[in-house]
Amino acid sequence: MPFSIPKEEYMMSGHTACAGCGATLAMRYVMKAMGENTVVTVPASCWAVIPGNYPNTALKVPFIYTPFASTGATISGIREALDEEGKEDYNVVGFAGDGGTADIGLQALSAAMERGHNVFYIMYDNEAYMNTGIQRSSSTPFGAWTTTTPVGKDRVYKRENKKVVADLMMAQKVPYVATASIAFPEDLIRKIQNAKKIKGPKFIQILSPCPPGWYFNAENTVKIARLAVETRIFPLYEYAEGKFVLYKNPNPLPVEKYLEIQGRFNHLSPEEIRTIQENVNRRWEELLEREKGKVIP
Ligand SMILES: Cc1ncc(C[n+]2csc(CCOP(=O)(O)OP(=O)(O)O)c2C)c(N)n1
Ligand SMILES: [Mg+2]
Repeated sequence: MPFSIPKEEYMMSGHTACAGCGATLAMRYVMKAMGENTVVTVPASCWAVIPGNYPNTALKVPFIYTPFASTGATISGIREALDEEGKEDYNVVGFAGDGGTADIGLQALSAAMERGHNVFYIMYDNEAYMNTGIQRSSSTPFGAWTTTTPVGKDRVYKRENKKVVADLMMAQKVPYVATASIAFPEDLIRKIQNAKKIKGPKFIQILSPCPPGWYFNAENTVKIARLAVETRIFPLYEYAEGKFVLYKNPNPLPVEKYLEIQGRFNHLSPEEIRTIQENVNRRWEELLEREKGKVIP
């Protein structure tokens, strides 16, 4: 049977996200795959303001806000409480930004995964602390401008490589780990459907372009998310119960195609772009090796 995206909507109009917000599309698709029996929790982030002020909400499911660092702890507690009530069939979803996941929330995430709760942790990755004004996170890529990695005379834009939390989760042998993209909704939804079959912790990292933070026009959100995959800057993979599968794109585009339409990379020299390309090529080779069964530390 041909695959189709579920028609049901759990994210309604009237939210307060910016035009072209990738994180909003991420939630919309995630919820289509989760369905009605779902509890969502978000920490401090753009998504803490997107649904609107209490008592209004743009989501049709129970929704809990928590402090910045605590998504992992919150999903653990919600799961235990629901199980206690005999509601094992409910999905518990933590939906957190890259700052709340790669930085301040990392220990709570790792601990929740280690305890083996039957939960989803979705990281919407817009590659900076957007809600507070575009500060760098450890998930910001090399070369990006942010307000705390400005471009000035001494060119101090982000010098460190992106920390890929999905890779950390594989190293921890979390039963289900995947990367996904708002430009590939069928793939995203199918991954969540696959993950639902696993009773235990599940982690999915979704690249979510941000027009004001990445400096591009709002109509280009999906195009940029697609280019991230087509240039192999953001590879799509799935790691389910120890088996790793990489989405292949045999004719990758050069990284410039992704970098050149975002103002946050405007300042990069040809040499720096070459470095980014070399890093992307090296990582792709590593992922191919992983697929062949080699364990990458
Ligand atoms: C302990 C604590 N420190 C700082 C803040 C301020 N704060 C609120 S949202 C946010 C940025 C969140 O970034 P990220 O997790 O990437 O989500 P995004 O805003 O990009 O959606 C910060 C620093 C806070 N609420 N709590
Ligand atoms: Mg962010």
